[in-house]
Amino acid sequence: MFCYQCQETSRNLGCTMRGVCGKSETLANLFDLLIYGLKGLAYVSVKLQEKDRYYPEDSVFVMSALFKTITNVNWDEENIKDTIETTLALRDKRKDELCKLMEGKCDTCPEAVTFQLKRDEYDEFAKKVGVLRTENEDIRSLRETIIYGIKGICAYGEHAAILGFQDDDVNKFIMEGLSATLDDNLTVDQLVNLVLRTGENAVKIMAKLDEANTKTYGNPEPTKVKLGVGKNPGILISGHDLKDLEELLKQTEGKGVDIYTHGEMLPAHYYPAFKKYKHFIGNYGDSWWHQLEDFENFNGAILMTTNCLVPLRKENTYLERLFTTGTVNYPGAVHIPDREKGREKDFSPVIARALKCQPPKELETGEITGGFAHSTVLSLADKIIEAVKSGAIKRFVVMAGCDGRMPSRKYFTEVAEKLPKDTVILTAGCAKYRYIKLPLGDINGIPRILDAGQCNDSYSLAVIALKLKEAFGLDDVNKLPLSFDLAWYEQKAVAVLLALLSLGFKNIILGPTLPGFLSPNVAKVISDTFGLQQITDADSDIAKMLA
Ligand code: FS2
Ligand code: SF4
Repeated sequence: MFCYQCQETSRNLGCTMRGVCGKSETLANLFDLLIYGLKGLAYVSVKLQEKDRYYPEDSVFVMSALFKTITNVNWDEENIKDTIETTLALRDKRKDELCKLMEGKCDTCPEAVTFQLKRDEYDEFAKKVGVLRTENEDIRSLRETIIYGIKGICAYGEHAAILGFQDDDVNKFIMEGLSATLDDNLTVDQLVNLVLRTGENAVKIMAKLDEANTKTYGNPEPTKVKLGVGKNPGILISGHDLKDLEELLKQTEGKGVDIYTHGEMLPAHYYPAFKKYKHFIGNYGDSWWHQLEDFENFNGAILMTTNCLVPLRKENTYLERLFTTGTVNYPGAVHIPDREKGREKDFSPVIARALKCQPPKELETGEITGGFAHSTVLSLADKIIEAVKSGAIKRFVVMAGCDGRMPSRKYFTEVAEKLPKDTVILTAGCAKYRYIKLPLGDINGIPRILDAGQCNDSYSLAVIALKLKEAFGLDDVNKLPLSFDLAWYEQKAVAVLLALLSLGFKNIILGPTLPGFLSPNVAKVISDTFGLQQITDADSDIAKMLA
């Protein structure tokens, strides 16, 4: 196996024996094979599009399949083998259609389109189609940057598609980008261009997901989310899928079960549509990697709708109250099947299990304040502009992204604590758990931490910045009193980073490490072009940002 897609990759070079995340060699290789099959499907789709045959449902299928290969989503080898089988069947169906249209006048298809395997041959073949198949380090780096960005696009695209929202340009780009990673004739410049286009498409899909979420559930509002617990047994819902939450809330009303959010589901409390549910109690625990303790202490049923799900340790006892759904699978956990057309998912097994459980153990009390997505912040624009003009606010610092296990991430807490009192932190994603509970106070009633929501709501922060640029009459967003100090972990963060670069934001500070998948040459191009830099220490970086 070789995998270097996440921030915790071994020695920042690559996991080779077993993932630091816990991924086995077999599972890693199966992901490689799945991606290879998806590239074959993408190749055929691009050719079909040239003949005006465009199948949006194929792009949605790719979204769901690629989502499974993101860090901490799917741990089930059998499920991945099933997905490979479905991928190859769809690829072959589309290939037959293409062959008929071409009437024998076509180029030779690449191996990704033609290979045929029986299920018991997957493991062996998979070893030949991984990341290291591309020998040139820079080409490999660019191809993988495109693939990881597309994985993030797929995750966000899938959430939007579930709510009935799609973007045809993005659907087509997913196929084009994946297919391009098979093309040995593309130059470095052409691949760099595709990296930039990946960023542009990440912006489009985050905008689409923002539209999907806000049209379906309303605009997030400033909200205080409770951290304590009630007396009823509970269901802890984690991940990012709001539709799953909606259906769970409906199905648990009046059943004597309370619903709590964990990790990235916290911002669901900010949406008006969910406020009517009295049994939607609050948020429990901390960011994703604390789940081994949090899920143990919760006592109740746990529903994982997306990443991050981490493998249980020997001492963990919650497997029989752990449920997965959507793209998430875990051996031994009950999987709630997809919705049938026009119907809701059936969460009754989760509810039945929860009713047999003890109430959660209280970990903390108090509350978290959030709900500062673009519509709320822009409604405060006059107040914010006034505070900037009067000097009450000297700078905004965007501290969005992911949390992770590395001890060096305490840097982000330190930055939040040490930033001067006339600065405001704009946050989104699970990175916020490093500082959201700090008592940082407010500036003229504007909280010093404004949480927009999940990692995809980093889009909201970009919208806020671009609107402030207009309001201040500036010609360049980099002239705003605004700095970026981002934390990354998995591939959605790659999509977010590429999106910010494509919007023209420069001098982003990123950590705790720069991506291991950036070769020295590619890292140099990105830092020369965009001023991207790695975190150093809190004092030096604060000084740099305030200069
Ligand atoms: Fe956090 Fe994990 Fe949001 Fe990432 S819960 S690192 O998947 O997507 O962010
Ligand atoms: Fe290693 Fe990260 Fe890949 Fe897991 S996802 S195998 S930790 S690089």
